[in-house]
Amino acid sequence: MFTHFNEAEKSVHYPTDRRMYVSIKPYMLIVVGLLVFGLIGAAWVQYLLFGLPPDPSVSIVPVTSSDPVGFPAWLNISHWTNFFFLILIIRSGLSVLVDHPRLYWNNGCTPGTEWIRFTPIKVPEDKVWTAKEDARYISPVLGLPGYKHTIGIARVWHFLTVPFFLLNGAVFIALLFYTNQWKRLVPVSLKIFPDAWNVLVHYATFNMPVEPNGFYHYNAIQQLSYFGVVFILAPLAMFTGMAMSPAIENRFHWYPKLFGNRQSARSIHFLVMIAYVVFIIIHVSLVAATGLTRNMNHITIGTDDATNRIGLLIGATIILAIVAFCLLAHWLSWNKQRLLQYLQAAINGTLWRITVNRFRPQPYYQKKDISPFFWPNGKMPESEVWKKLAENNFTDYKLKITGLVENPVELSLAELKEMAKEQNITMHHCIQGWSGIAEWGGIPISKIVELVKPDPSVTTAAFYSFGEGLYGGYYYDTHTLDNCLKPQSILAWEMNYETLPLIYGAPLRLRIENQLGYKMVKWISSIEFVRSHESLGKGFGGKNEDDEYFDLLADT
Ligand SMILES: Nc1nc2c(c(=O)[nH]1)N[C@H]1C(S)=C(S)[C@@H](COP(=O)(O)O)O[C@H]1N2
Ligand SMILES: [Mo]
Repeated sequence: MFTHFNEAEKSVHYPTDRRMYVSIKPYMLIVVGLLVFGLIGAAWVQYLLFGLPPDPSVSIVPVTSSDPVGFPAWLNISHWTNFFFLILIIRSGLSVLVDHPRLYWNNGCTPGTEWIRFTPIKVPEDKVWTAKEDARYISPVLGLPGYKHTIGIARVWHFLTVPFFLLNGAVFIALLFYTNQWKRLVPVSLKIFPDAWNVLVHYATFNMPVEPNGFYHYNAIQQLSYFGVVFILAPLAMFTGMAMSPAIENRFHWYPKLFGNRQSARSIHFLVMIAYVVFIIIHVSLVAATGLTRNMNHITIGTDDATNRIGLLIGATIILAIVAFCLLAHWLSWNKQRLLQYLQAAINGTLWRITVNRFRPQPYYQKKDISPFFWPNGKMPESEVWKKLAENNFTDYKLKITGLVENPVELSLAELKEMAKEQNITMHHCIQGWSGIAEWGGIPISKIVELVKPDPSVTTAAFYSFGEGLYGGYYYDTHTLDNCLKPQSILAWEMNYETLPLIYGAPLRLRIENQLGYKMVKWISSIEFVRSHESLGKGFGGKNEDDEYFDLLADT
């Protein structure tokens, strides 16, 4: 009922093995195991050798003059709003994740170096294995939209949610400090740490500590974990997310390094999600275990009432409404993709255009940074014309430059090479999540613009490929003239100081460094200068934009 595939979509091969699969490198298991079992083990050692430490919660008096009293409506609304957005962010994030189901600590994403993979497939060494072939599906129960390679729509949900999630968070934090509610979360004494440890020893050894009334006060570990979720996890999620943006990375090279590198930022982004999930599970279990009825009244209607079930009812209704929204989101994802793409363009496309798209790439990487491996992507051209040209090393190749220009031309590789050459070492960011650093040599697009003299009404350049898109039809993409003229925007015939290999886009491919990989058309046959991308293809600015609802502007 929810998924319709057309013939072209059905013909894309997906592995028949649909099992969930997770493989973690032993060292990560050891690190996580040491952390979790180390803490629990230490708690048990202390308990067995020295007995239970004093329970710090015993001394918490129900109300002191400085305590916040109860939960105001804004806090409760913001709590549930946050929950709603978090569910959407996590579910769409999972869908994005499985499109490149591997996580690394190195920029080059060399197969075999991933610390965790969500696919049973080991990258074959004896044949070309593209990143698209490597994409997995995730059950729509877990992922939004889930199922097959649907990263375009998954990103729409992820990015449509983020601004509202952050806005809700900002309003929440502002009101926290405007009122005295911050006292619930922000510790004011270092004593919180030994206290939290003592409470942990209680929990870990199944000695439930005394419950302070959460209407006024949380226990030490509860306070610390809520503080951590609001003031550490949420900002960390936001900042690691930003570290994955090509437009930010190539302008502020230092930024992803705050988290190690671009791929460790992606790994940390994932671990933050795991931390959220673990938090939600423990939080909900303890809410249930420590007086469900009363706790639900606190966080819905804001009363301290242990018998009235209205809070429970409201909470259950909210959760059901969120489940219903998830079903609706799923339906929209398969039936109203254009609407979603439009919303994404209107909200985030606009935000990106006026912010990150203004940055200009800056040179930074050196020869030593070049990745030992570079994921190939896309379908090799099957066109006879291209194959014939390739047989002759593209000596007969002519790049056709047409459209609204004063001086349309056809240029051979030799002619292009005589015009100008620029070499850059840059990081490529694929929408699927992988990256790689390589050297690219070719002609600045600005030189071509100078030569052909586009009409002043031209805003966009379209790049056409000899290759086909995933669902058939020729691959193409468009760029704003402005992005074509930025530093490091070139048409490359050279990769890592050698002739551009066939699989990486020979004879010519695009490099526009503030954009995601799918905008970098390979196997270029011609360029057309146009007034608007809307007159081309299905009118959304490129093959992936037309068929997979990708963003027209791909700065993040
Ligand atoms: N013609 C064509 N160009 C294409 C693609 C494609 O499928 N066809 N894939 C794009 C995508 S999604 C990426 S990530 C890059 C991959 O470039 P690489 O093979 O050098 O890694 O090429 C882009 N250019
Ligand atoms: Mo890509």
